[in-house]
Amino acid sequence: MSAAFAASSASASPAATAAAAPPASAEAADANAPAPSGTSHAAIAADLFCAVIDNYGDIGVCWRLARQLASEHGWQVRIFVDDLHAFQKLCPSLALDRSRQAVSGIIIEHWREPSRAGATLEVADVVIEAFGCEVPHVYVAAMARREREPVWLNLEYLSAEDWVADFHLRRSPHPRYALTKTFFFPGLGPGTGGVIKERHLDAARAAFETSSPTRDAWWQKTVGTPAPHADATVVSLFAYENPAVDSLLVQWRDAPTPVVLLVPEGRISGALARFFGLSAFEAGRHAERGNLRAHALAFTDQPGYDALLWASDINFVRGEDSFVRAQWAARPFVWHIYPQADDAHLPKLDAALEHYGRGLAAAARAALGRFWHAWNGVGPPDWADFQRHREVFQQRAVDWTRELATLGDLAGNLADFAKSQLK
Ligand code: TRH
Repeated sequence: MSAAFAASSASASPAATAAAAPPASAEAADANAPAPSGTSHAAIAADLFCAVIDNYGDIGVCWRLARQLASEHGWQVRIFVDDLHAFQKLCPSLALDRSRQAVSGIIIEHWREPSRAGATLEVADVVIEAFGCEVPHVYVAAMARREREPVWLNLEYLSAEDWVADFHLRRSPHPRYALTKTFFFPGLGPGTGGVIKERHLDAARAAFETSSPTRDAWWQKTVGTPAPHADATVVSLFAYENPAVDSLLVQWRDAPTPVVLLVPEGRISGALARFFGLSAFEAGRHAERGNLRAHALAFTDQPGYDALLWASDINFVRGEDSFVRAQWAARPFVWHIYPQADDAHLPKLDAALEHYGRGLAAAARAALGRFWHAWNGVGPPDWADFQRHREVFQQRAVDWTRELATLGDLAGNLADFAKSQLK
């Protein structure tokens, strides 16, 4: 609980601290940048450990959580992350060559060696181990030596399955040390940790939606064209490689009204290039066939991605974090779930459909299920079938934001739990 982690390190052993190399002076100066607003000398210090498995979801979730704990709860947050390249895609101001730096008041440690938890081994009040990545042994040993036991949380991946509520906040004693780890499960239903949502998010979305100059400026700056005519359906497409896209592109080409497709550069871009007979579909490219006009966009920072969701009528999203952002965008969306071996992801897809589809009439629910399944490899996608229920899906999307908000937000739920343990 200190402005520069000093007090929180009081119980870390000198030996453990000495085991780590001192930071370079420029980095140290940077990392000692002013604390986030609202931070007092009693601010809770949190260390968040993030190993990037692949893609951007691991660091995407951690970065959001870190910023929210700092900006909304006044915590002093430090992230240990092993892949600065993935991180930089979401946070372009990040320097790739620094082992320690501060961005938005958060200290970022390039976590390289498994035996070393960054430049120092100060142990925070709250230790968050994201997605089962293992906190380095030397850090765990320092946690055990800390005068006051830190709150140790294992932040799990989001799943809408029912069992999640039973396991949320379950405790697991460490086999060797007097430490207890608590499992924190995000979820879409009561009894779970909920999902991340910043306090300002609804207001930011409303400001975007209600200001046509803002939207026009976004289109010019991001897409390089004016906003499309109202009869066009704007679709954002963020997905893994997906065999169903070929059929969908044909259906969009032949659609009765224009479809404007916004495609952040990434794993689906190759399919777009093939469809349009291009060598690549890189950021800045525009292509047209029939009623389909497609624009390749540069990968943006996270706030820029929210604006893309708000500028679109329907969002194709993937993984975990964009899936959540699409829900808060209050528009119909299609989820490409992170594929797992033996189709282990399909029950998770159905569990999400169960929550989200609950408020829909049977025909619309079935159409949504068919389309989500098709987008995840089960059956052919039928755009006309989806479009038929657009208005109902739109209303459901708005209603769902209210239902989901009743769970509270993940950062707030996590902060409340941690504080209850620190008392
Ligand atoms: O990148 P992902 O596929 O990440 C996945 C999932 O998290 C999955 O559950 C996990 O197991 C796997 O990684 C390891 O999809 P996700 O979760 O949507 O993360 C993408 C992040 O990128 C999200 O924070 C939104 C952000 N983003 C931008 O900031 N700018 C962009 O232009 C785009 C397209 C995305």
